[in-house]
Amino acid sequence: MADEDDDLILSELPDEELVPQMHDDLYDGLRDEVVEGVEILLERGWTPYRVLTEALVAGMTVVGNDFRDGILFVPEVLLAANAMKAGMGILKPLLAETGAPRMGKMVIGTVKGDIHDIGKNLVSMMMEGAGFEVVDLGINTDVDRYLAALDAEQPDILGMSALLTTTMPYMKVVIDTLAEKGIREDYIVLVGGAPLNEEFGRAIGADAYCRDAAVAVETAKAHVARKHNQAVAG
Ligand code: B1M
Repeated sequence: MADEDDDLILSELPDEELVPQMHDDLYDGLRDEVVEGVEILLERGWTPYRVLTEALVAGMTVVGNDFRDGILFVPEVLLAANAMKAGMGILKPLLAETGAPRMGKMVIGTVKGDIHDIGKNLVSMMMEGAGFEVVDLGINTDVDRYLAALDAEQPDILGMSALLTTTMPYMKVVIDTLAEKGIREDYIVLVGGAPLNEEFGRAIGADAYCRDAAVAVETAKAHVARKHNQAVAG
């Protein structure tokens, strides 16, 4: 496999072979190859969004499944995640380059105790691409850091991400704190992450659960439009 791969010239592969090859390269944590694949697909006229979803996110799904099944372990997944981030780094400015008018502002962070950031970064990129201003608080975000950012940035939306069943309850801690301080209704609270679902979103008092980055963008647009309409009517 490795010997065969050594002889591969990515730019000579047609799309239908290049994309599965990129999934393999992502799986193997081959950062340079993933970056090269992204550049080739862009040169061939693929939209940044298509490269993101079909070449990177689809590849990461395979990694996730094998991590779940005990076939891959943390060091390998970290390498894959780094390769994915490198590919996303090329796409980020392109996705943001839509020239769309500012739709609103979002503060987002992965909750306390949780260091998964690929999904959050994707959401941030897609939101920026859709014309939102995004303030990314990073990982392991505690309630004080969320509150300070809300105060300083005055966003329309608070976004929270959690990938662990042990960290997702922290979202409720943040929402309850907003309610205690009487500022819950000042923000649209959107939550996401693989272990969440709609029922959980409702139970913790979020405005919406977002299954993926595209849903996050659509949900954010709909809620911001509703908020602006209410402000005009009121
Ligand atoms: Co972790 N990990 N991990 N991991 N990891 C999962 C989540 C896990 C499901 C793997 C498994 O067992 N199958 C499992 C959780 C099990 C559970 O809680 N029930 C798990 C575990 C157990 C762990 C550790 C505890 C492992 C260990 O140390 N023993 C540890 C935890 C560390 C910690 O956080 N304290 C750990 C560590 C790691 C790595 C560091 C190795 C690495 C993270 C690297 C990084 O993020 N920089 C890692 C990875 C990569 C994964 C998997 C394989 C992939 C996650 C990912 O990036 N998915 C993951 C398995 C899986 O999810 N299948 C797993 C791709 C990403 C695009 O999807 O994040 O779901 P996702 O984001 C989506 C949507 O969910 C949504 O939109 C995104 C884009 O479409 N979304 C939002 C997400 N956030 C949103 C916020 C929003 C809106 C939408 O706000 C508005």
